Amino acid sequence: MGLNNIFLFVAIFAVAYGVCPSGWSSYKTNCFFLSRENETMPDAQVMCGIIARSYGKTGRLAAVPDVGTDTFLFNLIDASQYDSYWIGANDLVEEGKFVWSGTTMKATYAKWGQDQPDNRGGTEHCTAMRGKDFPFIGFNASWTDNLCTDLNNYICEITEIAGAGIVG
Ligand SMILES: [Ca+2]
Repeated sequence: MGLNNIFLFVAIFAVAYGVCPSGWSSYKTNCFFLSRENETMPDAQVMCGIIARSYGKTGRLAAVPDVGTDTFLFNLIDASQYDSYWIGANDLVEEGKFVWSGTTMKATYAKWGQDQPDNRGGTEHCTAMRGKDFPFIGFNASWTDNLCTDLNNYICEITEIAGAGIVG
């Protein structure tokens, strides 16, 4: 196979399957990035947008619409050096009605921890996902509602990068 044919093969492969940028993890047709920094939830959402624009993408905090995505992200968290990450679920508009930030999706799937979401103090409207090593039993390996102004690491989501960019 000549060099040109190899390039063509790689380009077709990328078109067919999509790719995630370096440092991102692929699940189905999406790419996920676990931050090294912690931020408030609103700042994390802004950061996801800024980071995504580096790839010409619209980014947002991760949506977790099903158990497959949930398990995939829990495994990434457990393999990371941090235990607590913002995801996009929030009930800022209507108490108890969680939606995925930056989407039109209601949060129908959830992996709430024991007694969560409890809206503690009447002011917890954002959602953190805690890995199995989170140091409070009942809050680990699950989600909790949290003050949006608390600091957590965060998980960003973009759709896969189309191969067209490589071909062009
Ligand atoms: Ca809570």
